[in-house]
Amino acid sequence: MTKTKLYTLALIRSNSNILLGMKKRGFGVGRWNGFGGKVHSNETVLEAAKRELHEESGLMVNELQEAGTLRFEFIGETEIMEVHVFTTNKFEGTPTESEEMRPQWFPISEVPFDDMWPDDILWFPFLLKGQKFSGYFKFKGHSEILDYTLEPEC
Ligand code: 8OG
Repeated sequence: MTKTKLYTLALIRSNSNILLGMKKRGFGVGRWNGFGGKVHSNETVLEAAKRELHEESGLMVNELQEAGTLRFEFIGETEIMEVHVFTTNKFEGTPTESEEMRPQWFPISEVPFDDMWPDDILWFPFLLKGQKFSGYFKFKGHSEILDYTLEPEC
């Protein structure tokens, strides 16, 4: 039986830059990504998104906009990862390296897709134009997408 586990992902923007972090350990190590992780049982998805953003980047936010939802299936694994993607351009603090992430600002025209999860190049255009999206990606290992759907959401 498959189980769905909830995750968050926050992408912070400032003018024409986006903040990414180099994942230093664990799942997604060696890839640039937004900031996020597992939703705990005692918190809402939004609370988790703010907590993870703060833990991994040092930034604080009051509000986060819902940007989209991504579901990931990995062949041979029973868990479906449901990732709630948020974004904002209002934040407090200075990005600070944590045990998990090394933050760096990138111009939006220079997002390092070659060193990111391979699905990101597909849904980032929705994120960057402020169009909500919903996606499903079936992976073989961590680098090959076998199948996917991606559509705008109202
Ligand atoms: O706690 P942990 O770091 O393991 O949480 C996984 C993080 O990675 C979480 O923020 C969700 C995010 N994530 C995936 N898959 C993908 C993906 O394909 N692209 C991006 N950009 N992030 C992903 O789990």
